[in-house]
Amino acid sequence: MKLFATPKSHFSRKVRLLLDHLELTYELVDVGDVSSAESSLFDGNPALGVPVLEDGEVWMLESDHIAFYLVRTYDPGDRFNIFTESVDLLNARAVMNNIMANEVKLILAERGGLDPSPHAYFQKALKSIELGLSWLEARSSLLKSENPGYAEFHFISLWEHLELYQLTELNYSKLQELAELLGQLETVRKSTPLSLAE
Ligand SMILES: N[C@@H](CCC(=O)N[C@@H](CS)C(=O)NCC(=O)O)C(=O)O
Repeated sequence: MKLFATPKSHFSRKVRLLLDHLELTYELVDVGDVSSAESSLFDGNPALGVPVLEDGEVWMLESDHIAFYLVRTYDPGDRFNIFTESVDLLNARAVMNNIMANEVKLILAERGGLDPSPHAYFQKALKSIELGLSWLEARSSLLKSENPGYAEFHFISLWEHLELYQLTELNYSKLQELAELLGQLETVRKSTPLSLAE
């Protein structure tokens, strides 16, 4: 199995956390700079992004679709609650995916030589990250530090990514505490990007 990704990519990391918790071995193919517009770098993904999974004949993009595929194929008992019907958890996952997408906007703008700060479009992205974090802080009881599942995989991926890129101040005490506890788990530590900070 191959996962086209980067070691810092948060959307890829939630899939890597799932793979590691499922004890599936995979090769991480580091695509390098995700701001590239070269589709061959992304294993032919026309969306020009990661993650992309290759598993035998299966070629799949989009982190959540990859997770659904992995669980249907390798964990039909759904130990990590991928197929939850909880509206609260689904909303939390949607908010977290949105935070991650807005992080990408801001980071890639800067990487492309654009200062995001004066632009309303990017100000909105940053505001949405901050509102999302406040929203999660108020609902932190939805997330747990023991026996983490897919929602927690989203959370630790976005949180440590924000720590790495420092896009905003992280003054959210409950989320901070949760991140510290999750960050101590061996299977979580295995894919942390924090050791990659330059
Ligand atoms: N919705 C996609 C988002 C993937 C995504 O934005 N990945 C980032 C890296 S974390 C990327 O490759 N971005 C490149 C770009 O947006 O140009 C997913 O969940 O897989």
